[in-house]
Amino acid sequence: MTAMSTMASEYELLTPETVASYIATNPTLAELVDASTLEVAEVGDGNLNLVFLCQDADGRGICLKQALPYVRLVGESWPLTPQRVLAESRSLSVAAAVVPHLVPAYYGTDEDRYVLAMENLFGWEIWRSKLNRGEIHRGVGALLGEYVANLAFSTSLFALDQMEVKQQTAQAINPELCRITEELVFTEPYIEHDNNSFVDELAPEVAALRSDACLRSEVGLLKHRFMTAAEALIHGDLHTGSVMVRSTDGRGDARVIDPEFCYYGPVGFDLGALIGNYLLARGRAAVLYRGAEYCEWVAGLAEETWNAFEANMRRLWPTRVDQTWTDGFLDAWLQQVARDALGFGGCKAIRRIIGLAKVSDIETLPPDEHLRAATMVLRTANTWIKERQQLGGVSAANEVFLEVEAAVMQND
Ligand code: SR1
Ligand code: MG
Repeated sequence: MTAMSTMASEYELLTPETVASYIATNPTLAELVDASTLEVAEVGDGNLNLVFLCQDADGRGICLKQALPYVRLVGESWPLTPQRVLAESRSLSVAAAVVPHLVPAYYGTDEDRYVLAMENLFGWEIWRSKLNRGEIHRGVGALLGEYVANLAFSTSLFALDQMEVKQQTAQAINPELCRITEELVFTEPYIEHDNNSFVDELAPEVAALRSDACLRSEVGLLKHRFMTAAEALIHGDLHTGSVMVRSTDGRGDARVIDPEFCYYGPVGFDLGALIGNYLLARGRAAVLYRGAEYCEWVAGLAEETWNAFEANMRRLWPTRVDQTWTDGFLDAWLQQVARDALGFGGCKAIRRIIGLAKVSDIETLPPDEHLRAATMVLRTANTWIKERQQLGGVSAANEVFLEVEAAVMQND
């Protein structure tokens, strides 16, 4: 156990039965719902935390998230600091100021019990679940580009003076959570490790990745960048399971959740997390929904997110606080972010096929489709990582996929 971790016995964990009395004793929360008529369900289906959705007899709601002192997916054998809830509250507070329309309302954090209170998003659903069903939600990709740009600009040297950035960087340090990403995303998939698992038929593809010296050195460069490029406060785990979605009159809306992995890191990492997860959805679409409108829509998500990110950065650019950052700098920086996004996107996709914490996009496919989709993801990701300098931007992501898809389908 590391110095920052807290054992299970050091604070009381909530249960559906104890949530109402917990809320009743907290004046802020007791104002939001009637604890005496509360219905509570524990719905946490992520890898780390307890999540309680609460609704009172008048239909008012609240969502409580409590950090367990260990990794839920694995159990108490993997201790993990519950202070990650403080990182999440930091990110939610910043987002509430700069993109209030893209995050749940934040009601506060109990630092003794590691409980964070936020809006209960009635009628919204995790985006990954909707993608798995082939649902189209137009505009969500652009909203996420807007989220990344606004968070990046407002927490970086573009909007803050250097003292402020250094203080914020220090306060946002999140070493235990970063280490999970460093190991699970950049190291373990490329070596023999107990955390890895994949079907036997995929072994030749995995062996090819592991013996690819060029790929391995590029992944090393990306890991180094993740560990050293403190550009802005990033979400840190912005996959499609960290986004709640709904549509009204054919227009999609989004709320970004779960920023407990936030820290000062490379802006392209958040975009890469999205693009890598769009690739996982695209792999599923290719084997289940080929030729359908849904497939076309998923194929356009990476570019949609990138275009919105770039447009929002360019919109905010005239308000930057230091004229050292010229228009020419912005063009060059955007190119760098696009290259990072492709590289990180590749790494984020590969880890979900080979490493710990798989995703339902791929895992719920029947065996033949699973193998085809996983192969498409691994080969596409490999090219994104190795050729990210030459590909000329995020718009090339889909072209790479189409070539790989054709080859995989032809070999069937
Ligand atoms: C051990 S935690 C596994 C994964 O869950 C989180 O959602 C992050 O993606 C992390 O890598
Ligand atoms: Mg999460």
